[in-house]
Amino acid sequence: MFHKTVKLSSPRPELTDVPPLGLDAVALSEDYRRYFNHTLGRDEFCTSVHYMYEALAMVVRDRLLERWKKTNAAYHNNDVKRVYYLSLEFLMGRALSNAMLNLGLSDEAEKALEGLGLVMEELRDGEPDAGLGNGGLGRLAACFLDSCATLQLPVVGYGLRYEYGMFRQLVAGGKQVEEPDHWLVNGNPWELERPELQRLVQFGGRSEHYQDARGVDRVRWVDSEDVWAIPYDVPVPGYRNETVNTLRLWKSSATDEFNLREFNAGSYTEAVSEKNAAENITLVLYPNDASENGKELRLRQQYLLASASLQDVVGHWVRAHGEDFTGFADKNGFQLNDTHPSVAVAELMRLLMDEHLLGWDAAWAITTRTMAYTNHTLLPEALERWSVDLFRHLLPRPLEIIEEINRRHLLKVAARWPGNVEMRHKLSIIGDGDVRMAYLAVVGSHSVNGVAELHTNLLKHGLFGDFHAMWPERFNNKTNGVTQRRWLAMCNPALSDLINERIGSGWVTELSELAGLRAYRDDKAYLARWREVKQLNKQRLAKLVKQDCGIDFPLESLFDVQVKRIHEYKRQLLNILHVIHLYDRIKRGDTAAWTNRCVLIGGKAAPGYWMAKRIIKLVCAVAEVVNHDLDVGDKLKVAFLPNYRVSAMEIIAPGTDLSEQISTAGKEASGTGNMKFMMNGALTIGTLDGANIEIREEAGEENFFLFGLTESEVESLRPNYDPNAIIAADEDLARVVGLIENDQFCPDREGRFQAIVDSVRNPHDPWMTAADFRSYVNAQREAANAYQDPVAWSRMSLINTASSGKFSTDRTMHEYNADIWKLVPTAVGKA
Ligand code: 26W
Repeated sequence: MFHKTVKLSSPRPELTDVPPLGLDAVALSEDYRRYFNHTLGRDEFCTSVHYMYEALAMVVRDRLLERWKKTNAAYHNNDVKRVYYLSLEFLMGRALSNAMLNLGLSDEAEKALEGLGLVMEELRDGEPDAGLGNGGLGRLAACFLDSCATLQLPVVGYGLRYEYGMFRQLVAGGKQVEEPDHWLVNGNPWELERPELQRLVQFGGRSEHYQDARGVDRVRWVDSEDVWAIPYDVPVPGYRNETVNTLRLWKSSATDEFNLREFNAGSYTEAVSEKNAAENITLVLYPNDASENGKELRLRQQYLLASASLQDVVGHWVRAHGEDFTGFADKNGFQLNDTHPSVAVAELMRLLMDEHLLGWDAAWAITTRTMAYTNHTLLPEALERWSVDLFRHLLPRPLEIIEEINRRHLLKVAARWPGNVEMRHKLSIIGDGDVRMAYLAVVGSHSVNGVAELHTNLLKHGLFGDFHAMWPERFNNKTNGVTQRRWLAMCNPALSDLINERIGSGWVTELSELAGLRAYRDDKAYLARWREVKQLNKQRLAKLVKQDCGIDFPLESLFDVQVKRIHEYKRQLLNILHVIHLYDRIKRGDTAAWTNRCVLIGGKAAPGYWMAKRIIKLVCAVAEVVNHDLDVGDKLKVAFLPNYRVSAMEIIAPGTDLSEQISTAGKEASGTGNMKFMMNGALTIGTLDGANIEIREEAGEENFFLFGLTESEVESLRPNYDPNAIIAADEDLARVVGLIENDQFCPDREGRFQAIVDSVRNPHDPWMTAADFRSYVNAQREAANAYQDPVAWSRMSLINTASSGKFSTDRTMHEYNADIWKLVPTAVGKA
């Protein structure tokens, strides 16, 4: 990749001085036809939704580009401080509707399409999800970007441009099958390749100590195999404010030098396959949620992201300020999305010392002043550790720096706890042959935050307790949120209109204004319309379920939904135990005052997570039996929705009555699906875990179905936990367990679900499913009874929406900015 430049005076406004593009239907329609006919070269016989979507995407993209340039100019001219959000995942979903909403041209575009005989709904479905993330952490990053653009904060996302995003999940024969998600095959109108900004990233080789011409001791990284990182920029529009921020995604690419040795030896094919190795780095997203697998390629991904992004930022600085780094920390900040990019701590040290000749203390001051770390999980199996051997082999120079960071860190530990050798072992960044990435992130940052109140407290007094003792001022909470633009305004237009009618649309940028809805909680006519909207959205959801599962969901039933990654701690199993209990009641004829219910479960299992896959099988097996039993009828329906993803949630959340947030207390850091459901008027049945606690606080306990042990009850019960005694003492639970054990749901496959039963019966069951069964069933009964009173239910539904103001990422970003980033919101002037 080679980019020649021409000798011309610069800047040259005559090249870029063009009149602004129209946002009206006429202008949109004209541009649409030009793209469809001239750029894409299609004719009147073309029926492919893809090209129709693409033409519209290009029309919208042009409008974004104008504002994008102006935003960059405004940031540049004001010499603003910027924050870089480093994340291995950005789960963006679809861009088209979001861009149209934020630009304020949805209605005009719809009009334009109508005039061309096209239907917006159909075009929308032509866009593949950008599934560059696993779940909560990746989607949170996407919501953060939306809010930062809307708040006009100069925040840049840095991530990887995976060729293959999160796998597509099929369900075949009642089990999960993974298919590759080649989301870029038809091109991507939302990215702008910037090959002129490529960066070189080193791997392997060794670190060499030498004296420079002035006799100063220095270090260089030599004999490395280098890889290009090429940036692709994705526009991130703010809500009707002319701001368009940037998400910069790196793609790896081979260098010519990469192949030189093999070419010289005459081995052409070996050379080409080496080239593949370089390009493989950003080929595929690791589909593991909450368990790390220590693969070398994953460490390569992490380092490529950290190194390319930091070089980009440091390079930008040097172009403007030369080698004077005094002001660097005042103008730049880095937020580490979990430990995945935390090798950035060592990489910034390396760039400052080896490439820009700063001394250790100056480099360390800059590093710790600019780095901030967000933790997203307490699960020990998710804590990243990289073997020192692998590190040395792949990243010899960064490892050397980490060793020195650790040496100096342990001196401080020794000073804080004199004579305490054990403490030094415990708090060492390197231990048991591993680099502990979370400790590197804590030591190298000035801010460490959790993502909900409970989670942050558990960090301070559990996982990072000793670090908290050393540096209490470093720790802070930032409760998660979601963007109401996508998760209410865009995905639920009917409810949005109903809300706007009474309180206006200010909530779109100030979610706390939803509180104004409370005034209508006893307005019977308004509540009736609230119910009508819910019915409409349930119809859309039922259509999706019919399409993807082939199951009919009667609209009068209670829609009870749990969608999220499949994990034991999230306890989809508890949900299905309750379903089996309901089935058992129906079979026993215990159906007085029954509430019909449709249970929907969806989510992906990590491909190597056997138990999660077994749980999917159980859900499918139970669904098969329940849905075909003539005694059941409409009383109970069960479906497993395949391929849960962002665009599916946009239909699911509006159509849900009851949101399942049933993790073992202390295990779900925050949750964000819980917030999307609440915003859309679902009631929550949940434990006191993560952000559920704050959701209940906001909604009021009478508008939340609470059950289960608290975090401290879980921990005190643990040593004496006796699930078999609990099962024996609870007839309902005993019957449920018995049905599974007796192969009721797998008559053709004896013992298929024995491992699941064993896990529930195990006194060491970390998730303590049996302990919460009784209170869960009781809370479910309460919910079912409450649903029988439509007025009371819709009143609670309205109160939930009205109370969701806290859970906007606008609020979350405001807090990050006030406490950690200190950026100045910068408006982009209208042309
Ligand atoms: C290294 C493998 C790996 C991959 C992903 C380990 C850990 C993760 C993430 C921590 C998983 C994740 O997405 N965590 C979720 O983050 C959300 C946003 O803060 C929270 O709302 C969820 O509770 C948390 O599980």
